[in-house]
Amino acid sequence: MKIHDIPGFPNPLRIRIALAEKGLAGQVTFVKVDLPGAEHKQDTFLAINPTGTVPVLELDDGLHISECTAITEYLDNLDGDPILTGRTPREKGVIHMMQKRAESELIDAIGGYFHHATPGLGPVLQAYKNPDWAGREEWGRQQGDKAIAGMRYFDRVLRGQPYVAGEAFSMADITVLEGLVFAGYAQLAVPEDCTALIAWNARLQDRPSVKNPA
Ligand code: GTS
Repeated sequence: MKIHDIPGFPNPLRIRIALAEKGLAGQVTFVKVDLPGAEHKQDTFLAINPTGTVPVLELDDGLHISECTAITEYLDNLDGDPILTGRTPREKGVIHMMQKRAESELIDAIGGYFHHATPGLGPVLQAYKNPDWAGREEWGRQQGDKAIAGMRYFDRVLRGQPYVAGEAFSMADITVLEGLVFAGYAQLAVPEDCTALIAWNARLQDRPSVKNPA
């Protein structure tokens, strides 16, 4: 298997944590994509992922799978423990729901803020980010507000349970964790009164896969 990504970036880290959780890091070769240089917006990369984002999983038969949720589900189904996407229909449903919320309310909103309300990854990539769109910066700021509301939502969730989707660590936790990493890059501070979210984040920093992703 190959993973096309860039080390240290939040969405790629979602998969690198999943690989470490599953003990699959040794089965993967990483192919670095130059995001600041907009390599992912060129035809060669768009042929493997038309949305122009990383990470992308490439299987040995040449199939490409993009979207962290899909990649994590593929990896999770390769073997048993730990299971990141749920075992029972109920667990699977709840994890998928919380995972989607973690994307739409947090990590994707932060991406919108970072790429539209700030200089993002620099001028080469910014040229691909609809520079002529008049309301772009305002939309980006609204995405920042949405992400802060998302932090408050996950804080409320974590006041009542140890993990984002309930009693066990799952891919939804990985997405919220990387949402907070992305928030750090984008200089969007977690509100100080989100004490449950802050404590959960501090607790998960000791997890081996988070300390040492693939
Ligand atoms: N929903 C996608 C997924 O789950 O894979 C999001 C992927 C994504 O946005 N990746 C970012 C990217 O490729 C990388 S990261 O910096 O957010 O971690 N961004 C490139 C761009 O031009 O926006």
